[in-house]
Amino acid sequence: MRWDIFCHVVDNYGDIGVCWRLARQLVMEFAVSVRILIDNLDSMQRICPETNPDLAVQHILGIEILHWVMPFPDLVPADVVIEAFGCELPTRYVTAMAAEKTGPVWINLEYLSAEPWVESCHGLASPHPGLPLIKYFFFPGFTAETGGLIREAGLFSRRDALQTNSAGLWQELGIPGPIPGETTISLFCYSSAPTRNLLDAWANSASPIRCLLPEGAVSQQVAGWAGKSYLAAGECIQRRSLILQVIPFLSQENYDHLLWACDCNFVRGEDSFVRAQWAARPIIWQIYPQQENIHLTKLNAFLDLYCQNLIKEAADALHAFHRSWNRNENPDWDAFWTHQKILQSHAISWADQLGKMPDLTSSLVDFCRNRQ
Ligand code: TRH
Repeated sequence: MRWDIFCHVVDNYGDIGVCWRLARQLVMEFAVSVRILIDNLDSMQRICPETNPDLAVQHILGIEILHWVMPFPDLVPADVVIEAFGCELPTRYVTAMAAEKTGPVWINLEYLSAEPWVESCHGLASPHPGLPLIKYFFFPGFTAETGGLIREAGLFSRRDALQTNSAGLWQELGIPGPIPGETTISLFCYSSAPTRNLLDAWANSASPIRCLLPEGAVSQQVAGWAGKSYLAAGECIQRRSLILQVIPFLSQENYDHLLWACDCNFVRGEDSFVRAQWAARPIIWQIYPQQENIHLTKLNAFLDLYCQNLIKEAADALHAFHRSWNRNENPDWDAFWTHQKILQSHAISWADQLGKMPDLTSSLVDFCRNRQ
C-alpha cells in the first residue's frame, strides 16, 4: 500500500511533528510506502535535523519527502491520501485521484480535541460535490470512540528503561544529572506564557529546581528575565534555587527522552502535549491560542477528562494552574506542586488507561483497509 501525507505548515512544528511521527510509524510497523509532501522544509529540519531544506526530493528513514511547491507537478496518487489538518490538496492532485480506476482512500486527519462532539464526527464521510471521491474525517482523541493517539509499539518499555536509568541522556545533553532532591522540569511554551512569574517562583522555591529550556522563540523571552537579549544553547543561569539550562532544540526522538526523564513537563500545541502524556509525568499544557478564546473550551474539555479519577484538591490545583498559564496570569506553582505525588501516580494511571486503547496509526490503517 502506498500512502501520501500532505502537510501544510501553519506555523511552528506541530503540523509536521504529527505527520512525521505518523509516517515513521507507518514505515516501521506496517511496512507501507510513504511519501510526505510538505511546504516548509525548515520547520521539518527542526524536528528532524537530517532534513536538507534545499532538496526538492529526499529520503529519510525510508520515507520520501517532497517539497510541496506550486505549480504542483503531475503525480500518480497513492492508495491512501492523508490531508493533514484540512490543508487542502492541490486541485491537480485531486483531479488525478478522481481519474484513478479505484479512487484512493482520502482522509482528513483532524486536530486533537477532547471535546465530546469529536466522537460523533469521527469517521464521517463527505462525498466530493463534483467528483467520484469521498473524504473521511479522522479524529484523534482520548476515548475508544475516536481515532486514538499516536503511540509506537514498545514505547512504554523504552520509556520505562530510560526512567530507570537516564544517565545516558544527561551525558548526551552534556549536563549533569539531577542531584538528590532536585526537581527537573522541561519548559516548552508559547511566548505569551507568563514565564517571568513562574521563573521567579522557581527561584524562590524551598528545594532546587532545574529548568531545561530548548533553544528557540521562548528562550528569547526568558532571556529578558535573565537580563540578557538572547539565550543560546549551552547557557546556564542560576538564581537562588533555580538553575535555568538552555539546551539545543532536540530531534523528536531525543525530545521524547527528555520528557521521560523530567519530573514535570510544560508542553504546548498538539504533539508535545501527547508525548508528555506518554511520559507519565505531571504535565502543564499551553494550548494553541485561537480566536474568541475557543481554545479555552478545548482546554477545559481535556482537563475534565484528565481529572475524572483525580482527587478534588489536586484536580482543582491542576485546573487553576492551567487557567493562569493559558491566560497569561500569575500561576501558583507551589499550590500546584504540593500535589506532586498524587499528580505523578495519576499521570501513570492516565498513560496506562490511554495505552489500552488502539493507537492512532493502527486504527487509521484498519480504517483505510476497510474502505479500499
Ligand atoms: O510547535 P507547536 O506549537 O505546534 C503547533 C503548531 O502551532 C500548529 O500550527 C498547530 O496546528 C498545532 O501546534 C496544534 O507544538 P507541538 O504540536 O507540540 O509541536 C512541537 C513539535 O516539536 C513536536 O513534534 C515535538 C517537537 N520538538 C522537538 O522535536 N524537539 C524539541 O526540542 C522540542 C521542544 C519540540
